[in-house]
Amino acid sequence: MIDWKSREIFSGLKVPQDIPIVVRVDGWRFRKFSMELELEKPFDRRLIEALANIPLKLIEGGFPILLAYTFSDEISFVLHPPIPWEGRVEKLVSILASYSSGHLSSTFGRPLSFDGRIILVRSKEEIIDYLTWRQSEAWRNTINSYALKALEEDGYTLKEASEILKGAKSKELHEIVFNKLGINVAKVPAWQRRGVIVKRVEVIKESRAGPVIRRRTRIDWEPPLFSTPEGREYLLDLLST
Ligand SMILES: Nc1nc2c(ncn2[C@@H]2O[C@H](COP(=O)(O)OP(=O)(O)O)[C@@H](O)[C@H]2O)c(=O)[nH]1
Ligand SMILES: [Mg+2]
Repeated sequence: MIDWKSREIFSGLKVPQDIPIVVRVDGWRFRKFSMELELEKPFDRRLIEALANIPLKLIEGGFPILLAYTFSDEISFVLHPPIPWEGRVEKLVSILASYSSGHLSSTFGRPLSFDGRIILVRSKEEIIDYLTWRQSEAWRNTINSYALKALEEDGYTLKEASEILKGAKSKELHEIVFNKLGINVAKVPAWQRRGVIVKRVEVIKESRAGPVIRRRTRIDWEPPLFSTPEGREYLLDLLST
């Protein structure tokens, strides 16, 4: 018989086990899913809450997540060492993507799935840089999604609206949204503009033996801008726990 174990040709693919890594999962065909489920446009609190609950549950279950960042239909998990499964790429990606899929499917009552990928980060600075990049995507997505809604309400089809938005500058998008919806995108709720952080915090609890430190998991609905000194300090603090 063929040595089938030797045909599992990617099982030896590993990331370093002794440094943090990032795994990002992204919803598959979520545009279609959000239309079918008639999710609120451009942002539906039910979706982001369900997404934020995924790392929350994983951390509470003991999975080594330093922090997670989520917006739209994606989650970036920053894992801390020792990285599980000796850093095996297949395990890390498939389990985080399938756990996320399972969780969201049960929340929305229909099959949903995520793809997954690993991002190599070589220092805390690089993790901050990576998260700053994703947060700038979140902001881009915010302006675009509101502008799309404005144009759709104006009678354009999704295809036409997307075409118009392709060539538009950020200032023009702001104007479209303000003129058609009366909304200042810079003032919409923070989670829509900046995304959401899931983090671990230490709280002091009173016990009979005196105060004790307990670890808790929290969802931060108003994270700072990561590109500012305040945002940097915020992330550095989370990365050093
Ligand atoms: N209505 C609605 N749609 C959302 C929300 N968050 C994400 N989406 C949808 O999910 C898509 C995510 O983008 P992308 O991953 O590029 O699209 P996909 O390939 O269809 O998953 C967006 O384009 C939106 O259509 C939300 O809060 N409300
Ligand atoms: Mg997607």
